[in-house]
Amino acid sequence: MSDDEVPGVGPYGGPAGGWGALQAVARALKGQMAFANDTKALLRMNQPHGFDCPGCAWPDPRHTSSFEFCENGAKAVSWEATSKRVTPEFFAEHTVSALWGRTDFELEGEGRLTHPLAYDAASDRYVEIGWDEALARIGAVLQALPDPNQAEFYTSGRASNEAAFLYQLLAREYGTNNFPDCSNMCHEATSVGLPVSIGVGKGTVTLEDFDHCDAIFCIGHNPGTNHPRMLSTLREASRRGAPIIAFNPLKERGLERFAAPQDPVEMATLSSTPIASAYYQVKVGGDAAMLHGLMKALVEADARDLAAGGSGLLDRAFIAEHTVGFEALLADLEAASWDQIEAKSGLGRGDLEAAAAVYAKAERVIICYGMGVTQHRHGTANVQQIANLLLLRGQIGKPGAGICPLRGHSNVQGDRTVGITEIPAKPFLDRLEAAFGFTPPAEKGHNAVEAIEAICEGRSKALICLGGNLAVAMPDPETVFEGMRKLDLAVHIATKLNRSHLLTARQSFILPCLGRTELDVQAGGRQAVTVEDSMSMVHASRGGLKPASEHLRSEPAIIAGLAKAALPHSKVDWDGLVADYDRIRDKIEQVFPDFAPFNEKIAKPGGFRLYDPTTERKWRTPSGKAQFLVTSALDEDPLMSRADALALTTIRSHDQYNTTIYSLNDRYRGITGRRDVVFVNAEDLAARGLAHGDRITLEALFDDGQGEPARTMTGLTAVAYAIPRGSIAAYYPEANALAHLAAYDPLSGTPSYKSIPVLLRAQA
Ligand SMILES: Nc1nc2c(c(=O)[nH]1)N[C@H]1C(S)=C(S)[C@@H](COP(=O)(O)OP(=O)(O)OC[C@H]3O[C@@H](n4cnc5c(=O)[nH]c(N)nc54)[C@H](O)[C@@H]3O)O[C@H]1N2
Ligand SMILES: Nc1nc2c(c(=O)[nH]1)N[C@H]1C(S)=C(S)[C@@H](COP(=O)(O)OP(=O)(O)OC[C@H]3O[C@@H](n4cnc5c(=O)[nH]c(N)nc54)[C@H](O)[C@@H]3O)O[C@H]1N2
Ligand SMILES: [Mo]
Repeated sequence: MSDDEVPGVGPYGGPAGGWGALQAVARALKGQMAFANDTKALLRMNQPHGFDCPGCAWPDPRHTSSFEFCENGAKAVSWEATSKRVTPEFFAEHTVSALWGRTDFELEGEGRLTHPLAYDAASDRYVEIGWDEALARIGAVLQALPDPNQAEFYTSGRASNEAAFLYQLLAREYGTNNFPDCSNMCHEATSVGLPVSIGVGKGTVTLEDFDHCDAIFCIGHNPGTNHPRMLSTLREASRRGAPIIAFNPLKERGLERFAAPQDPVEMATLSSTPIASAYYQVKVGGDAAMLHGLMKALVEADARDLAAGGSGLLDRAFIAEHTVGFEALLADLEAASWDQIEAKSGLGRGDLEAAAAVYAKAERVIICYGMGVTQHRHGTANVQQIANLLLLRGQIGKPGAGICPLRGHSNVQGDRTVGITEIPAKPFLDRLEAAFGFTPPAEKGHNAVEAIEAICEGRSKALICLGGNLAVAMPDPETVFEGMRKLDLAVHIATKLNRSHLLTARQSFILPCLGRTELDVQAGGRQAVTVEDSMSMVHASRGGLKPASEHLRSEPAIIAGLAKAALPHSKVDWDGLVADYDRIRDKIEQVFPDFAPFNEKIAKPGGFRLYDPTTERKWRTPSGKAQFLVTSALDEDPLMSRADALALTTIRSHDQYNTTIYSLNDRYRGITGRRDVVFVNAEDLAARGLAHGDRITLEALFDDGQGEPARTMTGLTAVAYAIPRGSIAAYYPEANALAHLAAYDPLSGTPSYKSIPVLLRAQA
């Protein structure tokens, strides 16, 4: 079939950005907002005294200057500032069972939650409940649990530093370190992998470094959709001639070319700026092999250079002074054969040598990466291989160079910084005790996978969610759904209705909260919160819109309410803290001295950067040096080597924010009005007697030795696409039906969402 004959599938010829982006914004605003609201809201986004964009975590220098256009930022704002409401009347009209039949897109599309709600099993409906009664009932269940470790405290990364700090305080005073977190599904491989490599679990670059770098490598991230403001940065780098090298199984338009909506010439002439100077379509799950190839090529070229009397391509002085493990890395690279590297990465030796030559030639290099690197069984090892590559030429701890993980939610990094972690460090616990006068628990708590396992096995009885849509975000929804329905207590602090809320427990509550765009007034007056972006910049965010309903409370106020209800003898002055968030920040700085003087520093437009020891080439690792770390794990999953298996990766469309679906379109990939597609190499289809547009079924492979029933997804349409043979892609979250809860990176607990072994066949 040609594209014309497959409904909703066609080529997209334009650049990223451009007029298409402006039209998309106009549509998003029209669908969601009253006009007066939208312009006001958009103009306050990322302004010195405005709110932080609730979209991505890419920094914005323009917190100090003018508005920067971003299509997906506009969608995120309009989705939150929508004029649609989901009221108690709505819930009176629809049973939970009836709502369950709706799509996730339809559920959130109903608009903002307006009242606290409690589930009434007799009528199978959510009904309005007063705040005091809701909090008292939740507190009673929590007080009655025989062991605090039977409660799980989930955080989604939109929560502010202030909300997250109070939340960990509540859970720890209650007595548990069970902090499943969206970061566990996202950049945990970074948080776990980088401290061992370089002594910090975050990125080491600032936005300014992009102005000084000589080359940028982009591995497994899709900036045109997920970090759109990054396109301006990449565009500037491209314009001044810095090579940009992309490694991605899919040709993502935002990495190919971009028309900046702020550039009158590009807009008027329909021209655009090329982004990637070279684009390598690595196989899904082939990054460890690809990185081995780059390093092997570099080391070989170094040897040739030395033999020819040159001074070599590696930074030997840096390696000698600052690192350990170099010899072991060389041995590891020696052991990996080119045949192996080519077969696993899907890239030719010549291509890898060419990319390595660009890397070697550049004085200062930044490597960026996203979920394409982390969401694998060897996600942590992948991240550490990126660090190895940088360390070989001393590319960490100098201006214009470093590692740049593209973080997920707008404050996921900040939430971790202020204590959302299941593995708390001793010095942190000591300072928490000194600041509040109770002894926090020290034993390891649950991450996301462990929390779900505990819930499914009935070991955990209560789940509190600070935002998010945990059940839909996790692998294997059927298992997760069944587990969550067995809970004694489910509490969701949320802005919009989603499927997780419909998994009702013995007692279920929805507590509606203010969004980041909205005015937050407490006893002490108007409040600001703070967030930390991907580059460790912390700054204030002040909402200005009228709240969606007078019954909403701020996240800090709700958490304080829960704490007072669950902990009648609390040592914390919850009301005092919530009356004036400056007081929360004073406590944050007491527990995390890097913030001091917190309130003073955020008064400055643009905020401040948290200390990063790598900028001074200080390495907080076990050896006190940066560590080269080897991995033998070139193979993502042994099942992948079955001749008929394909590696399925799950990706975000251009019109979604995680489990929130804004529309069924994915403009840059040429998909309109549908999400039930699978991107497949035409030869892989032909090899199965299939063609573009055919209806197909995917069957997941998983070997747990128990011969379980296969997980399948059917009713899908094959789209012939430029993707390497052996790799296929489908949309998240739908494709989670194929992911297995036990398939994750053992080091970080990150599910291998981006390499699920599957079989593909015609639909019966
Ligand atoms: N508009 C919008 N913005 C967002 C989000 C959103 O959903 N919508 N989500 C936020 C969150 S929480 C996160 S974590 C980030 C996610 O941001 P990204 O990391 O960009 O997200 P993904 O779409 O999951 O996939 C990234 C890219 O990895 C590629 N890829 C897939 N498998 C592989 C592989 O095996 N190797 C390599 N090298 N590449 C691979 C895919 O083709 C895709 O281009 O964005 C944040 N920002
Ligand atoms: N197959 C597959 N699965 C994945 C991924 C993948 O790439 N592939 N990516 C993973 C990643 S990176 C992540 S981060 C997770 C995302 O997992 P989550 O963070 O749990 O999911 P979201 O979809 O971001 O949560 C959306 C909900 O958050 C609530 N919300 C929105 N704004 C606010 C707010 O300001 N306050 C509060 N309290 N609630 C709010 C709304 O009710 C909305 O319905 O999914 C993971 N799952
Ligand atoms: Mo994420």
